[in-house]
Amino acid sequence: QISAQKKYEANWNSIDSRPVPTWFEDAKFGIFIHWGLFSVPAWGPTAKDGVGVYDRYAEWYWKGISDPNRASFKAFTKFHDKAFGKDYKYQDFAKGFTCEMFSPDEWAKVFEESGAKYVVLTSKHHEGYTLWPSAQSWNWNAVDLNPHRDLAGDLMKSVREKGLRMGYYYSLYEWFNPLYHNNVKQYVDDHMIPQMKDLVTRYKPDVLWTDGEWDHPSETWKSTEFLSWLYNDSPAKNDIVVNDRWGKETRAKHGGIYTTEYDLVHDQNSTGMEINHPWEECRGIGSSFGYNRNENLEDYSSSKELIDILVDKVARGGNLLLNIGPTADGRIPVIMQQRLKDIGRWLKVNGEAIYGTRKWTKAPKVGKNTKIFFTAKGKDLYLISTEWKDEPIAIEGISKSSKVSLLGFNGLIKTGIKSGKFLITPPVLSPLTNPSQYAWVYKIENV
Ligand code: FUL
Repeated sequence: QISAQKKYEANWNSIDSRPVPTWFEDAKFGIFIHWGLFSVPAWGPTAKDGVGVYDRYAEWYWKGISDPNRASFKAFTKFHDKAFGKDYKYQDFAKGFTCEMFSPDEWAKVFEESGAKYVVLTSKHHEGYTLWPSAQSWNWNAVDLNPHRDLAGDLMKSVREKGLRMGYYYSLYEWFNPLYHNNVKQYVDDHMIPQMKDLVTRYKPDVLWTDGEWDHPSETWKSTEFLSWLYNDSPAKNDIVVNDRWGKETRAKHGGIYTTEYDLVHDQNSTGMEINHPWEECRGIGSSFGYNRNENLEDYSSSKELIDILVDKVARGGNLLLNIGPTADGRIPVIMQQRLKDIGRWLKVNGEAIYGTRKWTKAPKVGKNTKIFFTAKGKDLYLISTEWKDEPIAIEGISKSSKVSLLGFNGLIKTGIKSGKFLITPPVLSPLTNPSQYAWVYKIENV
């Protein structure tokens, strides 16, 4: 709980002293949604076009067709000219953002069944178009233009009805806003800050996930001033979680949770954060955030791969914010629904080892080829094996005999101590008694 008395000042020392609300670390799994005008062309280069991991983002389409000299962007222009013609402007895509199939209740049901505990929707990506009727968007929004609907507000209602938390992504910078380029101070004062305050006041989000911070230091963005308002005076102050994207110097240093993106860790050479600070990995099910029609099945992670990623992040003390890219007519692609459903089925049996846990501080180091992971909750430990093993599993760091069960399985599990290590003997499973397809969890009680 955040103390009601404490007043936060507009400097990083004070802002960083606010604890991240515990709901976030308990939640572990969230759904990221990238939806906007980029969902209309819905195209980006993929691995087969030979571009790197961070150049496969379909939500970068507008930038891509505007900067044909950048080598990694060439494919965007080539596609655009062929599919829509040289003279077709990005603004014209607004007509195509129809959302006629959008059912926020159906989406919320998909999220609930995935086992996710929170949702983060792009309220405004780098293109500047807002998914809510923002006065600062000068009609460049989903209510004044197609689909003439408050997408951000409508989804928020349905998500909260399901008991999930709702948050928004918000891009500080805007690629093609003239004010941003001519007078960044005025952009921040008259456009960005009032716009963020409107978003927070209107919807009282549980997460404000900023991005696009890298052009300027946090001083230019007035980030600490904004955050002191957010933490002291805003209607979202009790539960709000923010990230570390508040200025070119802030990642993995300042703000709230630290963020990785397709395992990119800023200022660190490892994959996955080993630090003792709440953090979150974001990535798509494919290799783009915005829906990318250019992707094929081989570009998508399997359910098995996604569950392995979730387990790995949680064992390292992180959350997974898994992205989906809905279509311009408002559907969640069926393959994405299928992946989410599989994760949800796994969590139904094994969620006890994920939700509300923390990393086990005494866990043997998690190496690259490890198939065994640990999480901890109170006095109990969870051993998560992402590969079924018939051989006994030996654990260092547990010296007394403890009660062990396999989640979702009723039989007894044989244990013992051998040369100072705790041994678990996997049971013989039949197709009828096997509780999982992807990863198996032993609960080790009262360690
Ligand atoms: C990045 C953005 O540039 C991507 O488009 C995406 O929104 C990702 C989550 O953050 O920095």
